[in-house]
Amino acid sequence: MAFAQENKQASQQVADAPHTVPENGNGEHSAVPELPKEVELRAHRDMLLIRRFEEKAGQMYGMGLIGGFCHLYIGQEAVVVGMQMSLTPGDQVITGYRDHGHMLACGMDPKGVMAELTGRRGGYSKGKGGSMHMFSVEKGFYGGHGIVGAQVSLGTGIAFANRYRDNGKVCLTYFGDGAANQGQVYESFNMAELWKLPVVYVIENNRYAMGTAVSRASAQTDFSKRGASFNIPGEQVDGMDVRAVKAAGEKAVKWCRDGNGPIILEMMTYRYRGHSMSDPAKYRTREEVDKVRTEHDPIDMVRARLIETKRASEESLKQADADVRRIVNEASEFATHDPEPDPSELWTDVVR
Ligand SMILES: Cc1ncc(C[n+]2csc(CCOP(=O)(O)OP(=O)(O)O)c2C)c(N)n1
Ligand SMILES: [Mg+2]
Repeated sequence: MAFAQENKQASQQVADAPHTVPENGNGEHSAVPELPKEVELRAHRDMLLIRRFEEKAGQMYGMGLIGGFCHLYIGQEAVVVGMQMSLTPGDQVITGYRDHGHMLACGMDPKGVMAELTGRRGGYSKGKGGSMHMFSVEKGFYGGHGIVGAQVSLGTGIAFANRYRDNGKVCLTYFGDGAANQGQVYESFNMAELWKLPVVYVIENNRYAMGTAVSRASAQTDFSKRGASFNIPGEQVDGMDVRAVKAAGEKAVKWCRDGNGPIILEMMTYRYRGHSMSDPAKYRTREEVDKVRTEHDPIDMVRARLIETKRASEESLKQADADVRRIVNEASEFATHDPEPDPSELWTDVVR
Protein backbone atom coordinates (compact mmCIF):
# COMPACT_ATOMS: atom_id res chain seq x y z
CA MET A 1 0.00 0.00 0.00
CA ALA A 2 1.28 3.46 -0.83
CA PHE A 3 2.67 5.31 2.15
CA ALA A 4 0.36 8.29 1.71
CA GLN A 5 -2.67 6.00 1.72
CA GLU A 6 -1.45 4.14 4.80
CA ASN A 7 -1.02 7.41 6.63
CA LYS A 8 -4.56 8.51 5.73
CA GLN A 9 -5.94 5.23 7.10
CA ALA A 10 -3.98 5.57 10.32
CA SER A 11 -5.25 9.08 10.58
CA GLN A 12 -8.85 7.91 10.15
CA GLN A 13 -8.43 5.63 13.17
CA VAL A 14 -7.41 8.70 15.14
CA ALA A 15 -10.49 10.58 14.00
CA ASP A 16 -12.66 7.71 15.13
CA ALA A 17 -11.09 7.52 18.56
CA PRO A 18 -9.14 10.65 19.45
CA HIS A 19 -7.00 10.37 22.57
CA THR A 20 -9.24 7.67 24.07
CA VAL A 21 -8.04 5.93 27.17
CA PRO A 22 -8.93 2.25 27.35
CA GLU A 23 -11.38 0.97 29.90
CA ASN A 24 -10.14 -0.69 33.05
CA GLY A 25 -10.55 -4.44 33.64
CA ASN A 26 -14.18 -3.99 34.73
CA GLY A 27 -15.17 -2.50 31.39
CA GLU A 28 -15.37 1.04 32.72
CA HIS A 29 -13.27 4.16 32.84
CA SER A 30 -11.86 5.04 36.23
CA ALA A 31 -13.64 8.01 37.80
CA VAL A 32 -12.01 11.40 37.32
CA PRO A 33 -11.72 13.26 40.61
CA GLU A 34 -13.21 16.76 40.72
CA LEU A 35 -10.96 19.75 41.39
CA PRO A 36 -11.58 22.21 44.19
CA LYS A 37 -13.04 25.46 42.81
CA GLU A 38 -9.90 27.59 43.16
CA VAL A 39 -7.76 24.90 41.52
CA GLU A 40 -10.17 24.54 38.62
CA LEU A 41 -10.22 28.30 38.05
CA ARG A 42 -6.43 28.35 38.16
CA ALA A 43 -6.20 25.47 35.69
CA HIS A 44 -8.54 27.31 33.32
CA ARG A 45 -6.51 30.51 33.53
CA ASP A 46 -3.14 28.76 33.13
CA MET A 47 -4.32 26.83 30.06
CA LEU A 48 -5.79 29.99 28.59
CA LEU A 49 -2.50 31.82 29.04
CA ILE A 50 -0.71 29.14 27.03
CA ARG A 51 -3.42 29.13 24.32
CA ARG A 52 -3.40 32.91 23.88
CA PHE A 53 0.39 33.06 24.02
CA GLU A 54 0.70 30.45 21.30
CA GLU A 55 -1.94 32.11 19.13
CA LYS A 56 0.00 35.35 19.40
CA ALA A 57 3.30 33.59 18.65
CA GLY A 58 1.68 32.12 15.53
CA GLN A 59 0.57 35.60 14.41
CA MET A 60 3.98 37.09 15.09
CA TYR A 61 5.62 34.31 13.14
CA GLY A 62 3.29 35.09 10.23
CA MET A 63 4.35 38.75 10.42
CA GLY A 64 7.99 37.75 10.12
CA LEU A 65 8.85 38.81 13.67
CA ILE A 66 9.91 35.30 14.71
CA GLY A 67 12.59 33.47 12.77
CA GLY A 68 13.71 29.86 12.78
CA PHE A 69 11.63 26.99 14.08
CA CYS A 70 8.49 27.51 16.11
CA HIS A 71 6.43 24.55 17.34
CA LEU A 72 3.10 25.48 18.89
CA TYR A 73 1.51 23.63 21.80
CA ILE A 74 -2.14 24.49 21.05
CA GLY A 75 -4.43 21.58 22.02
CA GLN A 76 -2.05 20.02 24.54
CA GLU A 77 -2.38 22.61 27.34
CA ALA A 78 -4.01 20.30 29.92
CA VAL A 79 -0.90 18.13 30.02
CA VAL A 80 1.60 20.66 31.33
CA VAL A 81 -0.91 22.51 33.48
CA GLY A 82 -2.13 19.34 35.22
CA MET A 83 1.38 17.95 35.64
CA GLN A 84 2.76 21.22 37.00
CA MET A 85 0.05 21.16 39.66
CA SER A 86 1.47 17.90 40.95
CA LEU A 87 4.95 19.35 41.60
CA THR A 88 6.41 21.22 44.54
CA PRO A 89 8.88 24.10 44.14
CA GLY A 90 12.36 22.75 43.49
CA ASP A 91 11.22 19.89 41.24
CA GLN A 92 12.49 20.01 37.66
CA VAL A 93 11.01 19.95 34.17
CA ILE A 94 12.73 19.16 30.90
CA THR A 95 11.24 18.79 27.42
CA GLY A 96 11.88 18.96 23.66
CA TYR A 97 11.26 21.78 21.22
CA ARG A 98 7.46 22.14 21.67
CA ASP A 99 8.25 23.95 24.85
CA HIS A 100 6.53 27.32 25.28
CA GLY A 101 3.66 25.79 27.27
CA HIS A 102 6.06 24.07 29.63
CA MET A 103 7.88 27.32 30.30
CA LEU A 104 4.71 29.25 31.03
CA ALA A 105 3.41 26.45 33.25
CA CYS A 106 6.69 26.58 35.20
CA GLY A 107 6.00 30.24 35.88
CA MET A 108 8.53 31.75 33.47
CA ASP A 109 7.81 35.32 32.40
CA PRO A 110 5.79 35.52 29.14
CA LYS A 111 7.77 38.66 28.19
CA GLY A 112 11.08 36.84 28.44
CA VAL A 113 9.77 33.87 26.48
CA MET A 114 8.23 35.99 23.70
CA ALA A 115 11.34 38.19 23.48
CA GLU A 116 13.44 35.07 23.02
CA LEU A 117 11.17 34.02 20.16
CA THR A 118 11.78 37.36 18.46
CA GLY A 119 15.52 37.22 19.20
CA ARG A 120 15.68 40.24 21.52
CA ARG A 121 18.03 41.00 24.39
CA GLY A 122 15.34 40.66 27.06
CA GLY A 123 14.76 37.04 26.03
CA TYR A 124 15.64 34.17 28.34
CA SER A 125 18.76 33.37 26.31
CA LYS A 126 19.48 37.03 25.52
CA GLY A 127 17.87 36.56 22.12
CA LYS A 128 20.49 34.07 21.01
CA GLY A 129 18.61 30.80 21.49
CA GLY A 130 15.12 31.17 20.09
CA SER A 131 12.09 28.94 20.54
CA MET A 132 13.87 25.67 21.33
CA HIS A 133 16.62 26.98 23.62
CA MET A 134 15.42 28.56 26.81
CA PHE A 135 16.21 27.70 30.42
CA SER A 136 15.37 28.90 33.89
CA VAL A 137 17.09 27.09 36.70
CA GLU A 138 15.24 29.41 39.09
CA LYS A 139 11.89 28.06 37.86
CA GLY A 140 13.17 24.51 37.50
CA PHE A 141 13.03 24.51 33.69
CA TYR A 142 15.96 22.74 32.02
CA GLY A 143 15.05 23.33 28.33
CA GLY A 144 14.08 23.37 25.44
CA HIS A 145 15.97 20.72 23.29
CA GLY A 146 15.97 20.44 19.52
CA ILE A 147 17.37 16.93 19.26
CA VAL A 148 14.50 14.47 19.44
CA GLY A 149 14.87 12.26 22.51
CA ALA A 150 17.96 14.03 23.90
CA GLN A 151 16.00 15.41 26.82
CA VAL A 152 15.20 11.88 27.98
CA SER A 153 18.79 11.04 28.84
CA LEU A 154 19.34 14.56 30.20
CA GLY A 155 16.23 14.31 32.39
CA THR A 156 17.42 10.93 33.62
CA GLY A 157 20.72 12.60 34.50
CA ILE A 158 18.94 15.30 36.47
CA ALA A 159 17.08 12.58 38.35
CA PHE A 160 20.40 10.83 38.98
CA ALA A 161 21.73 14.06 40.52
CA ASN A 162 18.62 14.25 42.71
CA ARG A 163 19.18 10.73 43.96
CA TYR A 164 22.92 11.29 44.46
CA ARG A 165 22.27 14.45 46.45
CA ASP A 166 19.31 12.85 48.20
CA ASN A 167 17.42 16.13 47.82
CA GLY A 168 13.91 14.67 47.46
CA LYS A 169 13.33 16.35 44.08
CA VAL A 170 11.55 14.77 41.12
CA CYS A 171 12.27 15.45 37.45
CA LEU A 172 9.42 15.48 34.92
CA THR A 173 10.87 14.39 31.58
CA TYR A 174 8.51 15.10 28.69
CA PHE A 175 8.85 13.64 25.21
CA GLY A 176 6.70 12.79 22.20
CA ASP A 177 5.36 9.60 20.65
CA GLY A 178 8.00 9.93 17.94
CA ALA A 179 10.81 10.43 20.42
CA ALA A 180 9.64 7.30 22.24
CA ASN A 181 11.16 5.25 19.41
CA GLN A 182 14.66 6.64 20.02
CA GLY A 183 17.32 4.25 21.28
CA GLN A 184 18.62 6.49 24.04
CA VAL A 185 15.17 6.42 25.65
CA TYR A 186 15.66 2.73 26.49
CA GLU A 187 19.21 3.13 27.78
CA SER A 188 17.77 5.79 30.04
CA PHE A 189 14.88 3.57 31.15
CA ASN A 190 17.32 0.82 32.07
CA MET A 191 19.51 3.04 34.23
CA ALA A 192 16.56 4.86 35.78
CA GLU A 193 15.00 1.62 37.01
CA LEU A 194 18.31 0.05 37.99
CA TRP A 195 19.16 3.04 40.20
CA LYS A 196 15.56 3.86 41.18
CA LEU A 197 15.82 7.40 39.89
CA PRO A 198 13.05 9.90 40.69
CA VAL A 199 11.89 10.62 37.14
CA VAL A 200 8.39 10.74 35.68
CA TYR A 201 8.57 10.06 31.95
CA VAL A 202 5.65 11.98 30.47
CA ILE A 203 5.03 10.77 26.93
CA GLU A 204 2.91 13.32 25.09
CA ASN A 205 1.19 11.14 22.54
CA ASN A 206 -0.34 13.71 20.19
CA ARG A 207 -0.80 11.00 17.52
CA TYR A 208 1.83 12.31 15.10
CA ALA A 209 5.57 12.72 14.78
CA MET A 210 5.88 15.44 12.16
CA GLY A 211 3.60 14.00 9.42
CA THR A 212 3.77 10.37 10.53
CA ALA A 213 0.81 8.85 12.36
CA VAL A 214 1.67 6.81 15.46
CA SER A 215 0.54 3.50 13.99
CA ARG A 216 2.85 3.92 11.00
CA ALA A 217 5.97 4.42 13.09
CA SER A 218 5.42 2.38 16.24
CA ALA A 219 5.28 -1.41 16.60
CA GLN A 220 3.81 -0.96 20.10
CA THR A 221 1.43 1.98 20.08
CA ASP A 222 0.55 1.70 23.77
CA PHE A 223 3.40 3.84 25.07
CA SER A 224 2.51 3.25 28.70
CA LYS A 225 3.86 -0.28 28.18
CA ARG A 226 7.19 0.85 26.81
CA GLY A 227 8.88 0.42 30.20
CA ALA A 228 7.60 -3.15 30.68
CA SER A 229 10.89 -4.93 30.01
CA PHE A 230 12.60 -2.66 32.54
CA ASN A 231 9.87 -3.15 35.17
CA ILE A 232 8.84 0.49 34.90
CA PRO A 233 5.11 0.86 35.50
CA GLY A 234 3.04 2.99 33.16
CA GLU A 235 -0.42 4.40 32.75
CA GLN A 236 -2.46 5.93 29.94
CA VAL A 237 -4.08 9.20 30.89
CA ASP A 238 -6.70 11.37 29.16
CA GLY A 239 -4.38 14.26 28.41
CA MET A 240 -7.28 16.50 27.37
CA ASP A 241 -8.77 16.41 30.88
CA VAL A 242 -6.75 18.49 33.30
CA ARG A 243 -8.35 16.72 36.27
CA ALA A 244 -7.18 13.32 35.07
CA VAL A 245 -3.69 14.67 34.37
CA LYS A 246 -3.35 16.23 37.80
CA ALA A 247 -4.56 13.09 39.57
CA ALA A 248 -2.19 10.84 37.62
CA GLY A 249 0.64 13.34 38.08
CA GLU A 250 0.23 13.42 41.85
CA LYS A 251 0.28 9.64 42.07
CA ALA A 252 3.34 9.41 39.85
CA VAL A 253 5.28 12.12 41.64
CA LYS A 254 4.54 10.46 44.99
CA TRP A 255 5.71 7.12 43.57
CA CYS A 256 9.04 8.72 42.68
CA ARG A 257 9.39 10.71 45.89
CA ASP A 258 8.77 7.56 47.92
CA GLY A 259 11.88 6.04 46.34
CA ASN A 260 10.15 3.59 43.97
CA GLY A 261 12.07 4.71 40.91
CA PRO A 262 10.77 5.88 37.53
CA ILE A 263 7.24 5.76 36.17
CA ILE A 264 5.69 6.42 32.75
CA LEU A 265 2.58 8.47 32.07
CA GLU A 266 1.31 8.35 28.51
CA MET A 267 -0.76 11.44 27.87
CA MET A 268 -3.36 10.90 25.16
CA THR A 269 -3.47 14.30 23.56
CA TYR A 270 -3.63 16.09 20.23
CA ARG A 271 -2.03 19.07 18.54
CA TYR A 272 -4.29 21.32 16.51
CA ARG A 273 -1.62 23.11 14.49
CA GLY A 274 0.95 21.63 12.15
CA HIS A 275 4.17 20.14 13.47
CA SER A 276 5.86 23.51 13.14
CA MET A 277 4.88 26.78 11.50
CA SER A 278 6.09 25.52 8.13
CA ASP A 279 3.82 22.41 8.13
CA PRO A 280 0.56 22.67 6.15
CA ALA A 281 -0.58 19.38 7.84
CA LYS A 282 -1.76 17.65 4.66
CA TYR A 283 -1.43 14.21 6.26
CA ARG A 284 -4.70 14.55 8.19
CA THR A 285 -8.15 15.87 7.43
CA ARG A 286 -9.69 19.12 8.59
CA GLU A 287 -12.57 17.05 10.02
CA GLU A 288 -10.20 15.12 12.24
CA VAL A 289 -8.88 18.30 13.82
CA ASP A 290 -12.32 19.88 14.07
CA LYS A 291 -13.73 16.83 15.82
CA VAL A 292 -11.18 17.02 18.63
CA ARG A 293 -11.50 20.80 18.84
CA THR A 294 -15.27 20.75 19.18
CA GLU A 295 -15.65 17.64 21.33
CA HIS A 296 -12.54 17.44 23.50
CA ASP A 297 -10.92 20.84 23.77
CA PRO A 298 -9.18 20.94 27.16
CA ILE A 299 -10.08 24.58 27.83
CA ASP A 300 -13.66 24.49 26.55
CA MET A 301 -14.35 21.45 28.72
CA VAL A 302 -13.22 23.23 31.89
CA ARG A 303 -15.07 26.36 30.86
CA ALA A 304 -18.32 24.46 30.32
CA ARG A 305 -17.93 22.70 33.67
CA LEU A 306 -17.25 25.96 35.51
CA ILE A 307 -20.42 27.48 34.12
CA GLU A 308 -22.56 24.40 34.58
CA THR A 309 -21.57 24.07 38.23
CA LYS A 310 -21.99 27.83 38.69
CA ARG A 311 -18.42 28.10 39.90
CA ALA A 312 -17.93 30.92 37.43
CA SER A 313 -20.13 33.21 35.34
CA GLU A 314 -19.79 33.96 31.62
CA GLU A 315 -18.82 37.45 32.70
CA SER A 316 -15.99 36.38 35.03
CA LEU A 317 -14.58 34.00 32.42
CA LYS A 318 -14.64 36.80 29.86
CA GLN A 319 -12.71 38.89 32.35
CA ALA A 320 -10.16 36.09 32.83
CA ASP A 321 -9.69 35.96 29.06
CA ALA A 322 -9.24 39.73 28.92
CA ASP A 323 -6.62 39.57 31.72
CA VAL A 324 -4.70 36.85 29.90
CA ARG A 325 -4.87 38.74 26.59
CA ARG A 326 -3.46 41.81 28.31
CA ILE A 327 -0.48 39.81 29.62
CA VAL A 328 0.13 38.33 26.17
CA ASN A 329 -0.20 41.71 24.43
CA GLU A 330 2.29 43.22 26.84
CA ALA A 331 4.66 40.35 26.10
CA SER A 332 4.35 40.83 22.34
CA GLU A 333 4.80 44.62 22.66
CA PHE A 334 7.97 44.05 24.66
CA ALA A 335 9.20 41.40 22.24
CA THR A 336 8.62 43.73 19.29
CA HIS A 337 10.35 46.80 20.71
CA ASP A 338 13.14 45.40 22.85
CA PRO A 339 16.45 45.82 20.96
CA GLU A 340 18.30 42.95 19.37
CA PRO A 341 21.44 41.77 21.17
CA ASP A 342 24.60 43.81 20.71
CA PRO A 343 26.89 42.25 18.07
CA SER A 344 29.53 41.77 20.79
CA GLU A 345 27.20 39.13 22.29
CA LEU A 346 28.22 36.86 19.45
CA TRP A 347 31.33 36.09 21.49
CA THR A 348 29.70 35.47 24.85
CA ASP A 349 28.15 32.23 26.18
CA VAL A 350 30.13 30.27 23.62
CA VAL A 351 32.26 27.27 24.56
CA ARG A 352 35.72 27.86 23.13
C1 LIG B 1 17.58 13.11 16.50
C2 LIG B 1 16.58 13.82 15.65
N1 LIG B 1 15.99 13.19 14.62
C3 LIG B 1 15.07 13.82 13.86
C4 LIG B 1 14.75 15.14 14.12
C5 LIG B 1 13.68 15.83 13.26
N2 LIG B 1 12.44 15.90 14.00
C6 LIG B 1 12.09 17.00 14.68
S1 LIG B 1 10.64 16.82 15.47
C7 LIG B 1 10.43 15.25 14.92
C8 LIG B 1 9.20 14.47 15.30
C9 LIG B 1 9.07 14.15 16.75
O1 LIG B 1 7.73 13.85 17.05
P1 LIG B 1 7.21 13.60 18.53
O2 LIG B 1 8.27 13.02 19.36
O3 LIG B 1 5.95 12.85 18.42
O4 LIG B 1 6.92 15.05 19.11
P2 LIG B 1 5.85 16.15 18.68
O5 LIG B 1 6.47 17.00 17.61
O6 LIG B 1 4.64 15.43 18.21
O7 LIG B 1 5.60 16.97 19.88
C10 LIG B 1 11.50 14.88 14.12
C11 LIG B 1 11.62 13.58 13.46
C12 LIG B 1 15.38 15.79 15.20
N3 LIG B 1 15.10 17.05 15.54
N4 LIG B 1 16.28 15.10 15.96
MG1 LIG C 1 3.98 13.51 18.51
